[in-house]
Amino acid sequence: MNRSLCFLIASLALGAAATAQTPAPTPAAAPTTTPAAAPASIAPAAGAPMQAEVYIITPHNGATLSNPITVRFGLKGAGIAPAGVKFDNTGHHHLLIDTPLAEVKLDASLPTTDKILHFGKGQTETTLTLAPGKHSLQLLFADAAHVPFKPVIASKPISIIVK
Ligand SMILES: [Cu+2]
Repeated sequence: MNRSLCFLIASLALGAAATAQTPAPTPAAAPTTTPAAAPASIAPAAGAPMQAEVYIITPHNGATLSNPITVRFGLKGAGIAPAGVKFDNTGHHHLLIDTPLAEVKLDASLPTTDKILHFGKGQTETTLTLAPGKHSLQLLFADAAHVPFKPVIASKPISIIVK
């Protein structure tokens, strides 16, 4: 999948819609009337782009810690809803452990692995036990179907050292 191309197509479609002087109707009505339909791969996480921000409150970047490690999730500009519950401007947290964002498929439902944790009940913190050594942690916010938003809402990655 060529993401830049998708982006270009999406931008062109948006541009065309804007110049056609289509008064922006309700978001629900838009997809069926858009002349150049966006590729299907863009659809799942579509809707009004959220301006939300997620961040790791603790631990701090560079911290040296002992197990168990409590990670607290911060969120601004959106609400939390449990997985499966569709509600405007909400989503739930995911924690990427030792997993760069570049390695995550962002246009699909996130898998559940021991390195991609879901907090589908709406949790805002967790406790981890990690092997001694250096680890990276990053939050990724996603919708009711576990699909990351576009644009992606992710925290800065932090690195910690576990004793
Ligand atoms: Cu999820």
